[in-house]
Amino acid sequence: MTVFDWADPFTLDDQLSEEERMIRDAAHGFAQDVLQPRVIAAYRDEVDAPELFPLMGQAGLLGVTVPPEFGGAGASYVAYGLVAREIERVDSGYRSMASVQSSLVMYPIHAYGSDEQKARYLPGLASGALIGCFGLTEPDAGSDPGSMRTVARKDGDGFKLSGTKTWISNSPFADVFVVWAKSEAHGGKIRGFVLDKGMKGLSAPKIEGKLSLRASTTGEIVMDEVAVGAEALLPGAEGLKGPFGCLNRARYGISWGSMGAAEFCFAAARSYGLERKQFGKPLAGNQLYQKKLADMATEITLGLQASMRVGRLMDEGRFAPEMVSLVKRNNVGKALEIARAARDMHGGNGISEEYQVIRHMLNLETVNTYEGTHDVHALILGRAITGIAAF
Ligand code: TGC
Ligand code: FAD
Repeated sequence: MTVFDWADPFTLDDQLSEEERMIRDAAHGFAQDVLQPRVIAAYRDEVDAPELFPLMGQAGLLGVTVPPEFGGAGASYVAYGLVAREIERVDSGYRSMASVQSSLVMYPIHAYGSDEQKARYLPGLASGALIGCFGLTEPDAGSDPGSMRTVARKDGDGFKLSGTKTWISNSPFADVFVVWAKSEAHGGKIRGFVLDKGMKGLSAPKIEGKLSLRASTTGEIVMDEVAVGAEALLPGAEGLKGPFGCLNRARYGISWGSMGAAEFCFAAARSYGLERKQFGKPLAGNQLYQKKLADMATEITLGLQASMRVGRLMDEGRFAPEMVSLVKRNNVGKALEIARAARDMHGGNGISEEYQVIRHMLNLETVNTYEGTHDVHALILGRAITGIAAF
């Protein structure tokens, strides 16, 4: 009979290929050796950390699914999920930095870009020499990106872009800006453009004062008549399905990443409960404490298995976007509940940065909101279940 492993109840490890295990182990090593030692101070001091990109690139953590000819690892979506899980075990903000680069910048350039765009940007993005950001959200268009105001007007052979994007991860130090705009030359349809840092009229002020995701830098993208050539247009995407195609990948990665944060909180609550004694016995010897641990183990195990299934379907080219909504919504919601419970189970120590659970809890508030809020994903599923759009 198999012995139950509380840290891997359904032996997820057995379901991975040799290559996936190697990538997972490399990501785990990098996250624990490079990210973990800096995260407490980075979060406290809201540190900008562009220098992490080349380090992540060297460790092979950027563009995991992108073919090797463009500098990626050419590995599976399951491998990509495992990387997100290991990075977010340390901090959601660091996972955010990596997943924007991989899913929201490298993916659209690879999937929708011209040969020139691929050759020009992908190797630098894979190595971390270039940092990317993705501008979809606007001050008046968050859950409803179809109402965006950013516009691309015809300008000779090229375009002039005007508009403001907000809440954009990595933008203040980004070199490469993938932005989405309504293009007058294409009947007002949404099109993607790749802009470069330093273009006239392009700026990216930092948003200060976040109380969540403080280890990740967030800013605006302000475009004031930014003139670009025709070569800045992503030729292979038209309409909202362009940005949504990227979001499918990033949301899927988040479903794994949030489980990494939850696993950290679960393991921390378990250790704390075994060590800390009240009323003459370990906290973990109380039924209420054990029920919370059992609930955590259950939700993490089911969540990981669900992401694994969606990842395998992605690798086979057989996934539906609603599957991704289901795992993003479920896993982030459960991770947030787990982090809140772990915070409580640590008592007063739970609010200290040293124990780290409150940082995960606060981060997961952002993760529950970005890439489609918890409720927006319920509505995406509701539409698929009933045939009625209730947005
Ligand atoms: P709707 O009518 O549903 O669709 C418009 C067109 O898009 C297609 N489509 C999809 N294609 C691929 N994948 C998907 N998931 C797709 N969803 C929709 C659809 O087939 C249609 O195509 P066509 O050919 O008919 O034109 O559009 P809607 O305007 O009604 O959308 C509603 C809704 C709620 C689904 C959508 O707007 C939504 O998902 N809102 C949430 C917005 C969001 O997720 N924003 C994320 C911004 S990026 C971000 O947060 C990065 S954080 C990164 C980090 O730091 O980690
Ligand atoms: P709103 O859309 O105004 O929603 C507010 C509330 O209303 C939510 O609870 C929502 O669920 C609810 N709601 C909205 N519509 C409905 C409805 N029809 N029915 C019921 N309830 C509804 N965006 C990018 O493009 N690129 C990035 O890199 C990026 N990074 C981010 C980083 C951080 C730290 C944060 C906080 C956000 C980031 N975002 C990014 C933006 C993010 O995707 C949006 O915040 C998110 O999509 C929600 O939009 P909103 O904030 O405008 O909220």
